[in-house]
Amino acid sequence: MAFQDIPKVEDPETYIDITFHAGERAGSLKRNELKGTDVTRLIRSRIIETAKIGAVQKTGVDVLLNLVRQFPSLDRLDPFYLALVKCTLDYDFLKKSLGGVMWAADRLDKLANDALRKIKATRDLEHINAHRQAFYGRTASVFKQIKTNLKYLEESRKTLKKFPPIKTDIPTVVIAGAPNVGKSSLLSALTGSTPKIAPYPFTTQNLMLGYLSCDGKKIQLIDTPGLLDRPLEHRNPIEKQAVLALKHLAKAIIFVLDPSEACGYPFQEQLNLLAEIKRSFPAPVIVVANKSDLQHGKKLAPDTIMVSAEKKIGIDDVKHKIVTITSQDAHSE
Ligand SMILES: Nc1nc2c(ncn2[C@@H]2O[C@H](COP(=O)(O)OP(=O)(O)OP(=O)(O)O)[C@@H](O)[C@H]2O)c(=O)[nH]1
Ligand SMILES: [Mg+2]
Repeated sequence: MAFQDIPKVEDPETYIDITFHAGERAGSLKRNELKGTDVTRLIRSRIIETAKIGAVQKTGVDVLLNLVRQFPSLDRLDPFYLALVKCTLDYDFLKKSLGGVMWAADRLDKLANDALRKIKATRDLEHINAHRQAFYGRTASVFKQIKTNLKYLEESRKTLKKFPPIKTDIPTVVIAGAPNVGKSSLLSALTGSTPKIAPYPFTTQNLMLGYLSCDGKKIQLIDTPGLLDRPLEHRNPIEKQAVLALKHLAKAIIFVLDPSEACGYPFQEQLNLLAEIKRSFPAPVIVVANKSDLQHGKKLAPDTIMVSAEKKIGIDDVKHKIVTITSQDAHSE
């Protein structure tokens, strides 16, 4: 979904200029075509004004429908993005604004057909001009009526542009754990490349995205600096929403422990956080004990995978576990 590529939404005056300009151009083309022909003034005028209205109709309707088409279809949004839209924008007003633009396109189309019908029927030269002028006036008024809608769509576009370009069609694994335990180091060790940096609404820090290919299967890994490293109760409502959105995305969680406590957080505190993550995320949790190169006397649960992200020890075991868990998940869906 190309949230990042939605073109700028203009104000009504710009769209009015574009459509009227198209009308005037079509009118003068017709006028030139008719030069030297011996049609009556009435017919000439009818042909020219009909061309103008037709061009305004086509351009206006196209401009409006294109605008709607460039926005993601709200009814078909992936749950992760839907959650993001709902916590960063006024969902109902966004929907209403897109509906407003659709209404305007429809209204413009009908007004044009109406004017064309009247021009076809009249035998009075003055009336032809009057009908065309009235149509132009109504067209401008239709555009002006959706002014607040256009303004909100432009505001929304700017917010959508900042959405992270996360793939929602491949399995995603989210990395969690206390600060400094080695989450980012593990992401780099697993994906072998420098992670891509993606903005995330409402957090000052960016998400880190990495991709893992195994047996022809691609898996997305997301490191969430500052988000899943503290108990949820310490979060403000906006951060809670940001965490909530991740729930829709995570097929599995990698929880990184640092039993050496070199990170500066007591092991028990790290285990409390692990218990909370397990409680709040429905996805399976892969527990990894990092910094295996450092001494510690802690007792670890039997299914904990020992690794050293820095010394590249145990990385393949984590990869293997990720692949198994994400494919199990895919089968059960
Ligand atoms: N000894 C040792 N140090 C490690 C290992 N992995 C990471 N570190 C160190 O631990 C520190 C934190 O690593 P990061 O990967 O930045 O940890 P993080 O969890 O992403 O940290 P935040 O994003 O700040 O929460 C760095 O100084 C790393 O060099 C390891 O396997 N062994
Ligand atoms: Mg980090």
